[in-house]
Amino acid sequence: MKIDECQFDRATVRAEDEPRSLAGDVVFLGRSNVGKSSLINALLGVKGLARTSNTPGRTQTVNFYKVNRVHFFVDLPGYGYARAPKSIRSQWGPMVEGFLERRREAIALSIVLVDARHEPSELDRTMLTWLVDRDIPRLVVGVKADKLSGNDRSKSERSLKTAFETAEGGVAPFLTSAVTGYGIGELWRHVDEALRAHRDRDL
Ligand SMILES: Nc1nc2c(ncn2[C@@H]2O[C@H](COP(=O)(O)OP(=O)(O)O)[C@@H](O)[C@H]2O)c(=O)[nH]1
Ligand SMILES: [Mg+2]
Repeated sequence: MKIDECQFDRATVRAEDEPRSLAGDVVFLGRSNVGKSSLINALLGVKGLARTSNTPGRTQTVNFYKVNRVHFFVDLPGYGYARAPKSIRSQWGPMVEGFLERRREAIALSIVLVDARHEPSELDRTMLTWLVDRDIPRLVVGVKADKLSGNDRSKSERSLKTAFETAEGGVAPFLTSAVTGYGIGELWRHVDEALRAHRDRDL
């Protein structure tokens, strides 16, 4: 997709404040600080559009970016930040699960980010299970690939493939870097394909 226009649309906490879906949405999931906002910026080619942070556990809103007037790229609150206040941690599950329930039909693709340097966590697997159970199209990417050597990249990709092969039932996981742009072209191909499939389904 050629990006003609993208802008921050809104940040929501309550379901009733969410925008109505126009065409397919692309949603970003992963633990706090994994690199969701950075990946959105890298995909859209706009530095600083989605706010990135060194302080994990800050984004507790659902952030909507409007792309080419019809698509929403949605930055969801991150999980697994142990030091976040308990009130925030207990909100996360219902908030994200509720979002996925409500928007199941609107989601063309959900992208689950896992740090390429680490083994996927229990929460990453739970996330995948939620998506599989709701039959939401999904893709796992190993992010921050720039932090690995070529050899470790291959290893990481293999272990992600093993970890998610049964749960995923679709495209095999691959690596990306928001810093170098590694894998961003491949990710765009999958996003485009998912948006096309979503549109065809609605015809
Ligand atoms: N080296 C490297 N750092 C990254 C990459 N993506 C994100 N980061 C850094 O990781 C931290 C968290 O990123 P952010 O996008 O805010 O994560 P979020 O909490 O998932 O939205 C920031 O310091 C980013 O600069 C990447 O691809 N490579
Ligand atoms: Mg963020």
